[in-house]
Amino acid sequence: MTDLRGRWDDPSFPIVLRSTRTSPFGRKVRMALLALGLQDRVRLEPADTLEEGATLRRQNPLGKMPCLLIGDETFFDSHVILEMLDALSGGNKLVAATGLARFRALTRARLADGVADAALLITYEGRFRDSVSASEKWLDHQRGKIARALATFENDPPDPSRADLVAITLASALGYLDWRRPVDWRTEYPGLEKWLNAFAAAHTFWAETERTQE
Ligand SMILES: N[C@@H](CCC(=O)N[C@@H](CS)C(=O)NCC(=O)O)C(=O)O
Repeated sequence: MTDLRGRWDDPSFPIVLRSTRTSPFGRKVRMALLALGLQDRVRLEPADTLEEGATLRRQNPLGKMPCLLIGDETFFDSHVILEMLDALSGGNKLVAATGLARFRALTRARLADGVADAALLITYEGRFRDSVSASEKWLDHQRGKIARALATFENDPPDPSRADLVAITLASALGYLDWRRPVDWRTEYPGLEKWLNAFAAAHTFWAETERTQE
């Protein structure tokens, strides 16, 4: 931890977040930075996931964003970055440091991330295939994941007043659904719509990280 803190505090190590302002996973990191007051140290640099030979693919061989660069070292994915930001803030801010509460929260955050993952796969199906060859079966398979996960959160939402890992991850996934609209979540899950309104009202970083095209 000491050398991480040391590098974070040392201006000779530039800190760069590779992400567009449209990525739901990048938005998790941008929200967490603001929630923890760490944003001033980090410069946002967009990344192009489709570009052959892009620096992103050297930084993360998977070619995915977000990545956090500290000097010449790269950290990914968004889970790892949020854990790192929590640790830098002394721990126990975004997620309980130990015990059952920690593993429950990590599991619920992965469930919320699964919503964004499935929505992204639906987007990519449209991007990488023409409309004739898109698989309805595959799209339904992904929509089923989104529906089951959202039903779980509708029944048991996180506290919207808390800027914790689960709430940030869920809000980010819902924001992405609003943009890409793979499902009509606002009609199906009115409790979650209220939840997102309450989250947005409680945290200025929600509006501050609103999606913008580069
Ligand atoms: N599990 C990763 C998911 C990251 C992810 O899928 N990012 C998308 C952009 S929102 C991406 O880079 N996609 C490019 C690709 O899959 O090739 C995380 O939590 O950071």
